[in-house]
Amino acid sequence: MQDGRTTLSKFLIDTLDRQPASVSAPGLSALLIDVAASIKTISGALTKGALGGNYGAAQSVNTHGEEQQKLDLMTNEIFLQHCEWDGLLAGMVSEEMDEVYAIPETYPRGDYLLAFDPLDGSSNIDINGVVGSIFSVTRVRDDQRDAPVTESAFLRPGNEQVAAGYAIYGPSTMLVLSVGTGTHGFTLEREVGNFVLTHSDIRIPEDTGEFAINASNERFWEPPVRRYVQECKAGRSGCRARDFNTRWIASMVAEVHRILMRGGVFMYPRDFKTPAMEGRLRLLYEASPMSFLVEQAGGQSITGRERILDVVPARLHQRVPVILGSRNEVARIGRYHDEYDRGEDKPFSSPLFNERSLFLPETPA
Ligand code: AFP
Repeated sequence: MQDGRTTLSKFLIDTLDRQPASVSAPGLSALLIDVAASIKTISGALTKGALGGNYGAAQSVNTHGEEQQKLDLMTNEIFLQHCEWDGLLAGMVSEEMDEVYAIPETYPRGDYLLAFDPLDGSSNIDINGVVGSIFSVTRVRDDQRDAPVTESAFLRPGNEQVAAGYAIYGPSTMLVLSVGTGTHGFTLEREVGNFVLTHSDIRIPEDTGEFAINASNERFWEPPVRRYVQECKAGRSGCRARDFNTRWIASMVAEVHRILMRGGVFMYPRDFKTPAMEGRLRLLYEASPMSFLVEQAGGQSITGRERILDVVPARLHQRVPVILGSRNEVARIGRYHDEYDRGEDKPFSSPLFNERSLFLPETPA
């Protein structure tokens, strides 16, 4: 299909609707068109900026105890309104909702489950920074098709996703999507209202000299992460014999998009600032969809110790450590975790680094 001319609708018809019944996903293309409509509406709201009157906090907190921005709630409502009515969904889950959102009885119920983060990077809103939306689609299990949709229907490993994608609201609005046949980018042609294919079959370079991590957490990281980052910082005079660059935009969508465009590694590892927290990013609607897109583009995505797409969620809003991007660098970081766990990471297996006491969490402020 030709960049610059193929619209999202044509892409979905060719990729999904014209497939043999054995592999088809009836209704998925229509659902993704509704998701795309949500993204167009959100894009329009965001471009108003402060003039839209939606900046600032909403005087509420979400299930994670995080203060919600007005736009967090507004974008969540946009997804619900665009997607609840079309008879394609059995339920929805969102970062901004504590419980499963069952499709109201006034609408027909469908076979798909939609999990989404309606506005990722919302701490960037008031500074006019890049933000995004992330979504993940799975199918209701055959044995649950007539049962009420509960939390258990959503607790599926990321390798069971039938589609995943994100919107990035930057100078241009883009929708990056995979239905399991590679990762493809569409740019919003605002005047017409079409998403046009501009980046077909994106491939992540296997090697990179760029890494993204919130360096302020360094004292809380596990030794394998500290080892990797310190080697990168040592540059050409260190064991990597090359210089590295670093980026941190505080919006996972922006980091992942950069990696899809030019390679790199994004890390939000487990840190011992809050020992009870497995990581910062949520599995169902952040880590799993992003991992699907990254793997479809030839990259890798791990917790440090296992493939993220194989992690079976135990809770709706479960968090996981995330290390994703250029496959050779991610494999190296995974190897460092393995060596650490086996006590074989020579430079870091000295008592100084092995004692957890070094990582005793500071009492949270
Ligand atoms: P917000 O949506 O609350 O801004 O969080 C964004 C995010 O989940 C992810 O998109 C970023 O990579 C990460 O948090 C940034 O975390 P820090 O604020 O700790 O840098």
